[in-house]
Amino acid sequence: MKDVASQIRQGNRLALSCLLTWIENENPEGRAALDELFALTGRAFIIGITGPSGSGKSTLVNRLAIQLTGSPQTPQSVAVLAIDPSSPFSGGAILGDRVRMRDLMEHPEIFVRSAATRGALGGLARAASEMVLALEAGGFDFVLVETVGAGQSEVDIACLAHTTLVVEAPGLGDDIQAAKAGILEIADILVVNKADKNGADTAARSLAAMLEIGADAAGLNREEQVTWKVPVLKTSALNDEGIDELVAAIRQHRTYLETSGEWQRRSQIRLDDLFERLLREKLFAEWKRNIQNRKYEQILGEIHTRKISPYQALKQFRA
Ligand SMILES: Nc1nc2c(ncn2[C@@H]2O[C@H](COP(=O)(O)OP(=O)(O)OP(=O)(O)O)[C@@H](O)[C@H]2O)c(=O)[nH]1
Ligand SMILES: [Mg+2]
Repeated sequence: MKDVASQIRQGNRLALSCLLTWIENENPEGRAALDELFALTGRAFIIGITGPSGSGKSTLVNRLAIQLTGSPQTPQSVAVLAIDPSSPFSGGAILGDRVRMRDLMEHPEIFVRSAATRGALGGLARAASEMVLALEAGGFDFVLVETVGAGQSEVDIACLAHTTLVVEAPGLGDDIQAAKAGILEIADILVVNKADKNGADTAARSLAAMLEIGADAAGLNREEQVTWKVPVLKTSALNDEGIDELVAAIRQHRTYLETSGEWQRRSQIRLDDLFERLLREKLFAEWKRNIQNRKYEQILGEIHTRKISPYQALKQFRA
């Protein structure tokens, strides 16, 4: 496709899809296009949605996306990026999402895309970050990014989003799982979905109690807690309940971000993270190219056979 960047600038969705595929496949044309489009990024409100598998994230994202488009007279545009870290062979979850996401297709302001693992470890996190850049350049007002949380995903959503929703559900035993994985710490808004099911109130109460404990623990983000108290909201995505309240909380968080300077800080963290990833990849590739032929493999072999330790091996390389 010719001159993808300028077509994306004009709002061409096909060109955008093409760029997203390039990014996913690590095609160098993707970087060239992103390079051209970079100045257009930085305007979207990026919302991360994470939580344990099966808590209803995708169902909730569908509802949110529709709600965020607002009134038909002055519609806002919403991009949804569903990141699936599972192997391409399991495939089930994505297919499920696709089917449910069909009702989004009726909304021209909503654009849906999923991304799966490709390439090297860490590749998905970089690709996710780059795909968000592409969507921002596409001019969307909101970019919703769904990832599976609870330590199963290599994508650090809190690093990518302005506002992070952690979605739990009763009956998954997640409160304990969540506390273990430290997933509560990244929540700006905590959602107990499947509020239509038994145990939602208990789950909401115990999560609120855990947040209190977290808030009392010394150190982390103490300053931030003074001005933003993480709300615990109940939703039933299936029945379209609690979505208005959730959208209201999201808007409040945005106001908080903008008035506290956090908006800018978080926007910068994302770029710092992307740049560091790119730099690390580049330096490693260059360094590896420049070391004496086969020395790297040789040393790995010596580590494998316990001839030397990884620490001794490190001393053999200069920075
Ligand atoms: N009872 C009830 N079921 C729900 C609700 N929201 C989602 N579900 C159901 O829960 C199941 C999982 O929903 P998904 O939206 O795919 O959950 P997910 O968190 O995106 O799952 P993964 O992407 O696989 O991690 C589906 O069968 C949904 O229909 C809800 O509010 N109430
Ligand atoms: Mg999902």
